[in-house]
Amino acid sequence: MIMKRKMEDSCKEKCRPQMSEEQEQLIATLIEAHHKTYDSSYSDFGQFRPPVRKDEFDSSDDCSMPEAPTDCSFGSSTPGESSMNSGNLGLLASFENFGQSASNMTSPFSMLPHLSDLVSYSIQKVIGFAKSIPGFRELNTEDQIVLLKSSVIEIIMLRSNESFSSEDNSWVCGSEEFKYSISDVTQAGHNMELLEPLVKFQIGLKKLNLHEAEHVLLMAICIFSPDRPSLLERERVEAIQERLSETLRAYIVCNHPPPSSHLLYPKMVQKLADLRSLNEEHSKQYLEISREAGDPSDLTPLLLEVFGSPLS
Ligand code: 8C0
Repeated sequence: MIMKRKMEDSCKEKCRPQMSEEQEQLIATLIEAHHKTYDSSYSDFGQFRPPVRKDEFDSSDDCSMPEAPTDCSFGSSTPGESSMNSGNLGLLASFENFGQSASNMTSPFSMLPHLSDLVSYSIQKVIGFAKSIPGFRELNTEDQIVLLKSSVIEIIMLRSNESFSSEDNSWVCGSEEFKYSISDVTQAGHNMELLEPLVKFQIGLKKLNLHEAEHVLLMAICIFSPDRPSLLERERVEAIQERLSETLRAYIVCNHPPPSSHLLYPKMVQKLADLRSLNEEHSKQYLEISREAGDPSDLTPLLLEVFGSPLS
C-alpha cells in the first residue's frame, strides 16, 4: 500500500514540468494555424508556372557555358577546312549545348519560374502562420516585418520537411510533376555545393521524427528569434520565444517517449543553428541568381520585396 503510493508519486515527478492549460492551448492554436496554411494535398501547385526539366541525359548543366558555339558562325566552315577551324571544332564540340536545336536549347534556369512561384506561395503561407502565433500581431509593425523577412526562408526549409522523402532525397508534393529532386533545384540556378547542406539538413530533421506539436513549435520559435538585426523591441520577442521554448520542453518531457526523446530539445536547437547558416548561403545565392537570371520576371514581386531586388 505504501509502496504503491510511492510509485505514483515518482510517476508524477517524472511528468514534470506538467503541461499547463495555457501551454496546451498554445499548441492547439499553432497546430490549427499550420493546418490552415499547409495544404498536404498540394492542390494549389497546378497554378504555379509549370516546372520545366531538362533531359536527364542532356548534361548541359554548366550554366556558365554561353553563346560561344553560335557566335562562331561554325556552320559556314566545314571541319578540317583549315588547321585553325579543326582546332576550333574540338573546342566547340566540347560545349555540350552545341548541336542542340533552338527548341531543346532550354534556359539554364528552366526550373526558376516554377520554384519562384513555389517559394512565393510559401512566403504567403508562412506570413499567415506567423500572424496567428499569439503575440505576433501585438508587436510593432517594423518588428513583424524584420522577423518575417529574416526567418521566412528558414521556415520554408523547415516546413518543406513535411514533403521531404529521405528515400530518394527529394520533396514529393503529390504528382511526379511536383516532385523536386536535387537536380531540379540546380536547374533554378542553385549550385550543388550549397544544396548539399540543405539536403543534409532535411535528412537530419526527418530523423528526429518530430511530433506535429514539436514541428509547429520549432517553426514558431524560429520566427521569434530575438537576435535578428535591427529589432526595436528585442525583449518582447525574447519573452514570446521563451514561452514557446518552455512549452516545447514541457511537451517533450510529458509526451515524447524515450529513447527518441533523448536530447531531443538540444537537437532541435541545433537545427535552428543549421538554418542560420543555410539562410546566409541562401542570401548570397539569391543575389547571384537574381542578377544572372536572364528574365527578371522569372522572379515574383513578393520575392523581390522579401529578398530584395538586385536593382535596389
Ligand atoms: O527563383 C528563386 C526561387 C527561390 C531564386 C531563389 C530562391 C530562393 O529564395 C528566394 C530559395 C532557394 C532555396 C534553395 C537554397 C539552397 C541553399 C529553394 C530553391 C529551396 C528551399 C526549395 C524551394 C527547392 C525545392 C524544394 C526547397 C526549400 C523546397 C521546398 C519545398 C516545398 C514544398 C516548400 C513548402 O513550403 C511546401 C509547401 C512543400 O513542402
